Amino acid sequence: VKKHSGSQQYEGRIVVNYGAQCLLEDDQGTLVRCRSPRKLGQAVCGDFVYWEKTQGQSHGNLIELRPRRNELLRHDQHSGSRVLAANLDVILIVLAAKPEADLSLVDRYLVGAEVLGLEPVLVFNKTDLLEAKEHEQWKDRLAEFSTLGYGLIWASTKSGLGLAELQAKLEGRTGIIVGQSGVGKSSLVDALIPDISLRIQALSEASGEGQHTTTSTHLYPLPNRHGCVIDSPGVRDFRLWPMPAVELARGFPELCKVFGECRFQDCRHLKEPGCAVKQLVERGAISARRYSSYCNLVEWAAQQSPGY
Ligand SMILES: Nc1nc2c(ncn2[C@@H]2O[C@H](COP(=O)(O)OP(=O)(O)OP(=O)(O)O)[C@@H](O)[C@H]2O)c(=O)[nH]1
Ligand SMILES: [Mg+2]
Ligand SMILES: [Zn+2]
Repeated sequence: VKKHSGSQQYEGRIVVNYGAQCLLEDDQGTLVRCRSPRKLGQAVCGDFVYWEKTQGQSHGNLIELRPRRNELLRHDQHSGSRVLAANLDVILIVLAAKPEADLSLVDRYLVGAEVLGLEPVLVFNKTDLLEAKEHEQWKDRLAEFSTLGYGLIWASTKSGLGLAELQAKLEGRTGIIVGQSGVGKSSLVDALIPDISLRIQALSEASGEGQHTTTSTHLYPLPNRHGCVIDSPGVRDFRLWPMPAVELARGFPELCKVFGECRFQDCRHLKEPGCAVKQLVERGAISARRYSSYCNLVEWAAQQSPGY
């Protein structure tokens, strides 16, 4: 589709960014390799752009990055915050028994989702590897998330469990798949997109990049083209970007529920006297594990940005 008739500018969406170059997909599903002029700023996976053709159908130049609805940042101690993907609706947080799920990582993703206004969905993958007793144990451990109202899908790329539910979550939306390395993010994308091997081949031809452990963030349209899924590289540790305690607390709905009940209006729920949150933790009404995640995050943010 052209931006307006008579113009040579076309619409597209960034599939993967390589810095000075990127691949985008036009509305026909054709991959186009584009130069990404520095003056536009960095195009990221999920960006909507305008571009113009240079040589034939498959090469072009980016001419405009359209405003982002939201952006998911990844914070790195050395390079600071960097945008991983933009214009998202859903964040699929994948976990598994092997490598063993790190629930504080899940907490951090949930804060990120809340701040960005994304729907978070927990996806427990590799259920085919669980013995009945283990499955029960995981159900107990994850119950605290379901109780808080978060969606939880039990999945397996081997048995196909949960794939229809995942598909439904992505209908007409853009979802990003995140989680530790090896939990099966790329395998889930494979399972959702039957012709993916062809697409990966097209991508690696265009980029000269091998596959296996995912090294960059890629967008894949779903087969019916009503919705997209973004595969991202595994993380050992998803760091949030520093933010004030009140903002961090938004990612903990059980804490937000008692806002206004603490003695001090600006209570950060750490060591303040008369804190309603701490009372609930002591009574067991708020998960001590979740509360300690919150405290760690507040302390971490304060270290990064004194004043928070
Ligand atoms: N048994 C079982 N194995 C799975 C399942 N899903 C993925 N695997 C295996 O788990 C391993 C890692 O899968 P990937 O899809 O590459 O994991 P990833 O999360 O994309 O890993 P990174 O790209 O490194 O972040 C592979 O050997 C998969 O075959 C599943 O549902 N059941
Ligand atoms: Mg992967
Ligand atoms: Zn408090």
